[in-house]
Amino acid sequence: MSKKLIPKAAARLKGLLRQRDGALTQQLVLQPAQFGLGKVPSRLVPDNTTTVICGFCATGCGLTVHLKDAKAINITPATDYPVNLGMACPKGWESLAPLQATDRALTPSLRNAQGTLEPTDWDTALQTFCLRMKAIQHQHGSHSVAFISTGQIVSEEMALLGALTKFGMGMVHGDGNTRQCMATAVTAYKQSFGFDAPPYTYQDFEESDVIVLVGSNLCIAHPIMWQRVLRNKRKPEIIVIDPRRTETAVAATQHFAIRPKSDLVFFYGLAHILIRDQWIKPDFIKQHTEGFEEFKAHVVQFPPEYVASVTGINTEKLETLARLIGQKERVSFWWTMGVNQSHEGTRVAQSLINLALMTGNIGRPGTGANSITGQCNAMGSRLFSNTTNLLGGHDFTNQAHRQKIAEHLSIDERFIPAENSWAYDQILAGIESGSIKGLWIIATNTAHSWLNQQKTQELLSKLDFLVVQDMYHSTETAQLAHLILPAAGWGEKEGTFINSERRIGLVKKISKAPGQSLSDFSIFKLIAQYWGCADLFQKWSSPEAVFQLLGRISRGQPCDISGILDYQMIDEANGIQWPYREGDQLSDCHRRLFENGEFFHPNKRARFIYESPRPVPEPCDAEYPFILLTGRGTSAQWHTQTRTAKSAVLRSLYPAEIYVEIHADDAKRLGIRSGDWVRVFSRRGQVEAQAFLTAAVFPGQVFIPMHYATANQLTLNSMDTYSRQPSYKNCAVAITLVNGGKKPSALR
Ligand SMILES: Nc1nc2c(c(=O)[nH]1)N[C@H]1C(S)=C(S)[C@@H](COP(=O)(O)OP(=O)(O)OC[C@H]3O[C@@H](n4cnc5c(=O)[nH]c(N)nc54)[C@H](O)[C@@H]3O)O[C@H]1N2
Ligand SMILES: Nc1nc2c(c(=O)[nH]1)N[C@H]1C(S)=C(S)[C@@H](COP(=O)(O)OP(=O)(O)OC[C@H]3O[C@@H](n4cnc5c(=O)[nH]c(N)nc54)[C@H](O)[C@@H]3O)O[C@H]1N2
Ligand code: SF4
Ligand SMILES: [Mo]
Repeated sequence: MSKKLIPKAAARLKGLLRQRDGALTQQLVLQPAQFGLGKVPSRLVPDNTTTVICGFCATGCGLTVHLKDAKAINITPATDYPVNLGMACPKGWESLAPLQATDRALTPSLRNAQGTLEPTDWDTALQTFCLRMKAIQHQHGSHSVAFISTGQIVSEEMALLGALTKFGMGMVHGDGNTRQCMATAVTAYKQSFGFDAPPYTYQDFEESDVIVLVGSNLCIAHPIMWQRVLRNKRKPEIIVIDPRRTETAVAATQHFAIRPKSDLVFFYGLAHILIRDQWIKPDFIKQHTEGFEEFKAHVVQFPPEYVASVTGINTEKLETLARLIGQKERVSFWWTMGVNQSHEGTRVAQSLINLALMTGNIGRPGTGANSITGQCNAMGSRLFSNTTNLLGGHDFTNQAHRQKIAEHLSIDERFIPAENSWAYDQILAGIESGSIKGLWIIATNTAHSWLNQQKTQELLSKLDFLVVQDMYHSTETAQLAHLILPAAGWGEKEGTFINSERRIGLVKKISKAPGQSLSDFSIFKLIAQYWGCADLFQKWSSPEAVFQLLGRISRGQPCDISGILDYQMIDEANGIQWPYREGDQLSDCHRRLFENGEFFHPNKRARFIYESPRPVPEPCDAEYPFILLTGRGTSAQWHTQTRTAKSAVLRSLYPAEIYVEIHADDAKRLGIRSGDWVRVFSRRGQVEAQAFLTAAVFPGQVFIPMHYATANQLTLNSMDTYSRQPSYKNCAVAITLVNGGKKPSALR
């Protein structure tokens, strides 16, 4: 295609590249003259520090950025931010290092006729993007192109992506890495409360008498939330329910090392005792819930002896825990991936919600059924990515909702799909069946982080056209792409994140994006222009304009943020939790939901939801006798390590080589000593790793951190029935010593 064909778009691109830090994205810069820009409002130009929200986990710490000559030179934890109160974990302190990495994608890259990725210019990249995607749609239908989004870009960008693809480009199928992470909590909350609404504020960590952490390694995965637990002055009981003796289990007051995936039986067993001994709140149950009598009949089947036989926890410990939950005034239940990533995770999450409801532990300080969020903006993606629900927690299949959104966006209602998208695993299955031919992956590293890696990589390689939009050209997924679009990262653009306690916080531009990389926002705007649908997005002129648009769209929803007028208001308030309706006053910066006992179902009642436990999809047998658990390794490692591996400080805080934790008794039986290289097999693949002998895992179980490139070679393609979230934490493996315990030469 000639470059002249889309003169308007090309002109816009030129202008944008000339003044990349300028008006289009209204990015926050510190000394505008330095970047050859005009005047920037003074609120964006603080003396020599500014506060931004961390771009790693969903704790959402405030970080103080120190600037010299308009460049961020250092980061310290913000002392006055209500989330972290002057603390940060190693990743937060090292936030600037990943920006300076040598493998940043500096220009778009296009695979040439020889199959090699080579640099190209933006105009060619964008024309190729549109030509090839449109050709696929022309030949195979508009649904044959899909996208996979993320919980790690700002809400304004993910909303624009979801709107562009679904309203502008005719796609129906688009999901995000939030599926790997939060889908179970979302589904559980929606079914139980009527809306995806984590009810808590971090203050609840400090105000609880009993803190029950289920499948959550808080010390590693949310270290600053753990610091909030330590600030609790009520001498709380800290209960950890995790098959592994994790850092958090060791620091807790009690550890219940239940057998993997016996959670549902365990919590139904607790409900059984609480009902038997009448440690429940009949008034609360009667006034604010439904389905309790049926639930009561259900848990009769889970007496303590039976529960002990399934979970491995003796009846005495079980009774003691139930008494604690029943008798203490403020009990809070918190869960993370040990619950969400399970073949029956939705029901496990609901078994915790049920415990909170029946004991009246919700809507009061120090209580709640609280799902802890993973990625910095997973909560933003749950509400505003336009993937699993229509913008702002609306429903694609509801005509009134489509009409409302169309009106707000001033677009024709027929541009809004009336059907739900396929989930992540269904999109991948669609590649296999031939119905998905083109895929656009943004800010997630599928080829590393999805299940059954070899198969996943084969599927990605099968696509007619794979576009990867990332900060780095070196990721496992980018290396499979036909086209790489180079993106600015956290700190190189502006927008908002929503943290785990529903707090909306501001991310600012504190560093210049390298080479020709552009903010995701700018890339999406350009694609709209090249595609020919820019007229639909006139209102989406800047991240702040989009934020205000989302505020208007959210009006009347449980996540109503129509009262937040602009970025300045968020900045000055040190973040604002949703809901914040028009006319609301910010009287308290720690707000929780359901204080009036009203939930979001039409009858305002929460529901008791339950089901019989089901066997795991791949039980151990003689050939594969170990259960493989996976998860986070250290507080210094982030997921697929594209960012954290770029910091020398962080690299010094974790093992360079992939390792497998194994119990000393099992190791001895297999002739394995600590530090030996072993091969871990599953039905899907094999991984060479260094053995780490430890009492943290129990006999018959092994643990491999997800951060190393090959970990997901082993995992099983299995999902929760309702949330379709992958069950990363349970499959059967075998282990043998390899190469006499020495590092295999192929790995040297
Ligand atoms: N340092 C660091 N922090 C992170 C991240 C990171 O990559 N690095 N990622 C962020 C993201 S996106 C997420 S989602 C969170 C994840 O945060 P967490 O969920 O806390 O971390 P994981 O290690 O994945 O899993 C938690 C625990 O679940 C346990 N588990 C496994 N199977 C079971 C089971 O059947 N029952 C129970 N009860 N427990 C089980 C595991 O042993 C593990 O200790 O962390 C966030 N924070
Ligand atoms: N075995 C196993 N696997 C797991 C898990 C597990 O517990 N066990 N946990 C799962 C969970 S909870 C999660 S959340 C996923 C995470 O899995 P991924 O999302 O695949 O992991 P990340 O490494 O965070 O990938 C984010 C990508 O976005 C890029 N990026 C960062 N910022 C930007 C930006 O601003 N713009 C653009 N365009 N790109 C950007 C990064 O370079 C990186 O390539 O992994 C899942 N996989
Ligand atoms: S705890 Fe999470 S938000 Fe806070 S500094 Fe660490 S990674 Fe960033
Ligand atoms: Mo996650």
